[in-house]
Amino acid sequence: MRLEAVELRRIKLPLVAPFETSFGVQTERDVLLVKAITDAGEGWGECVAGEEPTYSSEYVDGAQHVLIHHLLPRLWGRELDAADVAPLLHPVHGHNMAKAAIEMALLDAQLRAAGRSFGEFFGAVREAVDCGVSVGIQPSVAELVRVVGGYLDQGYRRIKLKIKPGWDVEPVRAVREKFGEVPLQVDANTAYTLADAQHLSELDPFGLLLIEQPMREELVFAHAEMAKVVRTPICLDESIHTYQSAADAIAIGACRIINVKPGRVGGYLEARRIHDLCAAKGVPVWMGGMLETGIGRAGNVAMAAMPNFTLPGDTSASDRYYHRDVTEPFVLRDGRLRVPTGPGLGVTVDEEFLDTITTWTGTLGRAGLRAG
Ligand code: NPQ
Ligand code: MG
Repeated sequence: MRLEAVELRRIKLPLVAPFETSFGVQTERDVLLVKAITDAGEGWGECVAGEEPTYSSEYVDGAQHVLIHHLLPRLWGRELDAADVAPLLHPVHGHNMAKAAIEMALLDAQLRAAGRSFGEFFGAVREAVDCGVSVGIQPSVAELVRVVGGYLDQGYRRIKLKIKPGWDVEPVRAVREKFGEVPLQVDANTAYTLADAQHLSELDPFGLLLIEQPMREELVFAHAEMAKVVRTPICLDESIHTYQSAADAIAIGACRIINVKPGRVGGYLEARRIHDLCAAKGVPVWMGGMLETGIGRAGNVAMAAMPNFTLPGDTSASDRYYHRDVTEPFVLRDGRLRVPTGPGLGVTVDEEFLDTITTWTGTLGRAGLRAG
């Protein structure tokens, strides 16, 4: 396969409701989409970087810039397999979400050409995956209980509460008291320090599945220290950038569970290596979520059907985030989403709808950028 051109596109999608985390409130998503045009056909990728570098150091304008000026120039004019992308981009440090987007588009093109689905490629062992939902910080505990009840009524099989100092033990207590033994976990998005270990151990009596990323991403050893105080299993998200960082975190006891986000680790192929490592180490994984459109959601649902994805993911239905998706919507059925079976991602991108929400497009080839 040869990469002939890449169409980059920025779209704006309003969220159905504001989504508040310890790093801020999102009301819309500004997404960078990548269409790879190859001699074997086309493929789609989605970049999960946010508008601001507040979840990680990556942000969507930076991802667009690094793709145009540093990543795509390394891919033109050679015979390529999707597996060649990461080695060719290895000289560029970081920028995993930007790297993941182009690798995804080439993997989609390659699998569509071969008539194989993402699920088949990953060795999916399920036709549908159990879904959880990530619940943002709410204006009050009463409102939280109302919102969680709505998601349970829709059939979600696991609830994740976003927490931060001042919004942790009481919300968890309220949800436990109202909804009993529903599978429940929390995500701090780095909002705490080791000095909060005793406080976080107050969550232990609630029988949570895990506490996700309590401290800053570089504090991997501190997570191992916190694990000596807090009995609830610690799960890492932001700290895990590569296969090696996953191996190191497991080796020092910094986490007992890993949140796999293909964008955060530089693509689906690195994510699959982390899945396999964790399976060998007896560490369960689950599929994270970055408020993806149907494009990213399709790939994530397929990967979540791999055998060691044993906990429900943040692979929510399209309508959890969007009134209208850019593909056919993913619809929750009995708390699960079906794994697409068509070639590649197995979804059809609605390019007419895309045109109505596009804020910028650019086409790249060997000769450089043609805007507009
Ligand atoms: C997490 N996701 O697990 C992330 C955080 C997150 C579903 O909780 C724009 C870009 C908005 C990235 C909102 C969920 C985001 C974002 C939340 C990441 O930590
Ligand atoms: Mg997280």
